[in-house]
Amino acid sequence: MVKGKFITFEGSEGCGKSTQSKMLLDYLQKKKLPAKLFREPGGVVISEKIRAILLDKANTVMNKECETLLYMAARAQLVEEVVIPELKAGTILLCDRFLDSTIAYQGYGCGVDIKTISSMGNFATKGLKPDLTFFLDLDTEEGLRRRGSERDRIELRSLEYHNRVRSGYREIASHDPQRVIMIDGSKSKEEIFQIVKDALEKLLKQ
Ligand code: T5A
Repeated sequence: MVKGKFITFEGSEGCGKSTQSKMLLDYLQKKKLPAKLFREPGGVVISEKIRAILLDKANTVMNKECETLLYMAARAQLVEEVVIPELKAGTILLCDRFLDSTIAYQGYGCGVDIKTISSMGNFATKGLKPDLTFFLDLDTEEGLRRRGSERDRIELRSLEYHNRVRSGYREIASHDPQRVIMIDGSKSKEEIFQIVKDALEKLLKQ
């Protein structure tokens, strides 16, 4: 029986999701609500080790199948080790990226079959889906500019690649409007946070 709430933040590079997820964590903790924040890939020891392999610029030969499986492996460990136990304990669990990232980056971005990703995703997450997802939609050039000159293996990919990722997210949002709230990432941090807070309060009342 799942008692907590599972909320994810998604979007292309530098869209502002880490900023918003930290603001929401802070807001919930100030309200004395049981909230925790994790990131993907990562969040637990094994998944952080997988993250280091995935983002290492030296791993130029990694193919898209290996990349997809590694993101899924990191996710499977995070779900088993923290997501399910925390939700059972009643935590409001925030996650900076989740399965939508693999659909957008490896599916729409790299061309991996989306049905295959969904079915692997179902296996890795034991069928768990977020209650609410915030997708911050931002022009990809602006996002990469915000990230600065230090880039990891994925960020170093072409602008065309990042544009496919952004379009992928828009597709995901259009197919699942009940779960995914698309927010204009060019708004100020405060304006975006107001939208996030309003949606969260609505979810908590359900
Ligand atoms: N990946 C991940 C996959 O390919 N497949 C997967 O399945 C998964 C899970 C993860 C990489 O892995 C890929 C995606 C990524 O390439 P990461 O280091 O965790 O790597 O990178 P990101 O998740 O992209 O996180 P970033 O930190 O790069 O971007 P964020 O979180 O979107 O942006 P944030 O909040 O850090 O903000 C960036 C800058 O913009 C400013 C902030 O202050 C900061 O300086 N900012 C704003 N500026 C103006 N207006 C606003 N509204 C702003 N909001 C934030």
